[in-house]
Amino acid sequence: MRLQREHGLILALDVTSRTKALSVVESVVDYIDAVKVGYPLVLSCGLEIISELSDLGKPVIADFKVADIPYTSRLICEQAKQAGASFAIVHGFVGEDVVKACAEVLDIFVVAEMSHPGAKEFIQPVAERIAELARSYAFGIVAPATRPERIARLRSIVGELVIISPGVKAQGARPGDAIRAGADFEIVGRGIYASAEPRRSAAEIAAELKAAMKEHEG
Ligand code: OMP
Repeated sequence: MRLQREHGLILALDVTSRTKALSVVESVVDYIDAVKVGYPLVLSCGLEIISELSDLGKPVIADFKVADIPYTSRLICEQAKQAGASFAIVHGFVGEDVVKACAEVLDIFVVAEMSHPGAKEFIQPVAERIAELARSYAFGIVAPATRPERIARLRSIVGELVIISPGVKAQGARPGDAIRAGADFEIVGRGIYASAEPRRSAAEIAAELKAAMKEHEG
């Protein structure tokens, strides 16, 4: 399934109950452009949850932060693809051979720089090299909404690649700031699924992203 930007919003579905996962997606489906699932949901519900979610009509991004040798990384990506994922998230620090092996299986997002404070220790110093590597193989990169100035810098390296950006709300970034800095999509998890009213929160965030997209484009 293609990733099309209507709202600029990707839901990170880090819940551990199938019922909660499906009910959150159903309630916010008209405010999101994709669903990102990772270990919490897949380990608790099984890989089938990916196909169940993709049946709801939005592309699913398998966030397995793949970081193994090329052979094993390829196997992981094949499993994600067979399960119905449209994209996988792959680490770039493991090197070109891994990124290439994964990109041969399906479209990938390469993690260039992470959003948490500890990212400054090891990954930030090599983020720009990872972004350059991503340019040759990836559909896009992951860049931190918590550091909009880094998004701007990484955008200057990756050109037209799609930038998806986590760290919004629960990790402190304000909705819209990453898009204003040059990201295409903002990823929101707890700010939606842990809110008392997920649909209302998604609608409010989507409205803020719409304003940011207008500003950035205009
Ligand atoms: P919330 O902090 O709850 O909005 O969730 C953020 C989501 O983005 C989680 O699924 C994280 O695993 C993911 N994420 C980051 O928070 N920071 C990163 O640097 C990279 C990711 C990611 O690759 O998606």
